[in-house]
Amino acid sequence: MSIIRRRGWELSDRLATPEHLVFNRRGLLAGGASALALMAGPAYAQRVTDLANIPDPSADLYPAKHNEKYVLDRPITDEKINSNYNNFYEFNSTKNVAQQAQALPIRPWMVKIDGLVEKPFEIGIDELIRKMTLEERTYRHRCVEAWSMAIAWTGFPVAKLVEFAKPLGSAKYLRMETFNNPKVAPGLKQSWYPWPYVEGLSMAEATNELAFLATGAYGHPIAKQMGAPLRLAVPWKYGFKSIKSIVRFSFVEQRPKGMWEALQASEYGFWANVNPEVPHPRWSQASEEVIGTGERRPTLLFNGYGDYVASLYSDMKSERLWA
Ligand SMILES: Nc1nc2c(c(=O)[nH]1)N[C@H]1C(S)=C(S)[C@@H](COP(=O)(O)O)O[C@H]1N2
Ligand SMILES: [Mo]
Repeated sequence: MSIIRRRGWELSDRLATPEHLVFNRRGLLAGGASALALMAGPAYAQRVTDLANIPDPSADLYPAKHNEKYVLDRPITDEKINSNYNNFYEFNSTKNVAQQAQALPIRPWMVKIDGLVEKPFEIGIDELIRKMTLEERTYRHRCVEAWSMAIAWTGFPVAKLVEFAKPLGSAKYLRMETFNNPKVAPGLKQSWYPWPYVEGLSMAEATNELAFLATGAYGHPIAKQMGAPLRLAVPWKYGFKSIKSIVRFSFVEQRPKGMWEALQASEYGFWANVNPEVPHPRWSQASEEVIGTGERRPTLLFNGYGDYVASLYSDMKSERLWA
C-alpha cells in the first residue's frame, strides 16, 4: 500500500485536481471496487433505514440560546447548500454524500472517553448532551480545498468535554476517532485509506474557547452528512481537522496522527492552521470560493480568528503550522 501511495503522488495530472479527489482517483486506479458495487441489498437497506429513523431524543433542546460573541463577516450559508456539499469519505469521496449518509444509525450512540484520564468511561450521546449546556454559535469554515462556508452550529465547547473527562496532567493531546462500520458506510471498505478517521488537537487547542463540539446546526440536531451526532468545529484550522461522527476521545501523550496525515503528511499536517500566504503544495491558499454565492474572497490568516488563537502558536517556531 505505501508503495502505491508514494508513487501515486508523483503523477503529474494531480496538479489540477482538487486535493481530496486525488485519493479517490488513485483508489480507482488501484483497482478498488466502486462504492456502488459495495452497497448491500434491499433487505439490509430497509433495516438500516428503520434504525436510522428513530426520532431524535434531543430535538427539544433546539434552538439553543445564540451566543452573540462570534460574529460573521458574511451571510450564513444556506442550509440546503451546506447539507448538499459535504466531505465525508466514510460514505464516498464526492461532495454528494447526503443521501448515503442517511444510513448511519445515530441512536444508540456511545462515546468512549479513555487514555490519560482519572477513570475511562463510556457515555450515551443523550446523557452527554444533557450534561452540557447547548449554545448556538456562527463560525466560518475554510476547507484546504479553497472553499468556505458559514454555519450556525449548536453545541458546547470542547473545554467542557475535557473538564467532564478529567484528564491527568500528563495528557498532552486529545485524539478523536470517527465510527468505523463498513456495513453502513461503504467508503470504509476502501482499504487504501488508513481508517478509522482520526484527528487530534493539542490540549491548548482543545481548551481554546473557539474549539466546539457541534450536536446541531441551523437550529436543530445536526444532519448526518454534517457529522451527526457529534462533530468538531475548529474554525481557525483547515476543515479536515473538523472530525465528524465522533465515537471516541482519548487523552494521550504522543501527538496523534490524523487519517489524512497518515495518508499524505506533506499536505495534511497536524497543525493545519489557515494561512493565505502559505500555498498548498498544489494550489494557492490566498483566496476561497464562498460556496453558494459564486464569490471569491481573500482568505484571512487563522481564518480571521487570530485574536483568539494566534498566541497558541507563538512559541512553536520549529513546527510546521500551515497545513
Ligand atoms: N469522519 C470524517 N470527518 C470529516 C471528513 C471526513 O471525510 N470524514 N472530512 C473533513 C473535511 S475535509 C471537511 S472540509 C469537513 C466538511 O464538513 P461539512 O461537510 O460539514 O462541510 O469535514 C471534515 N471532517
Ligand atoms: Mo476539507
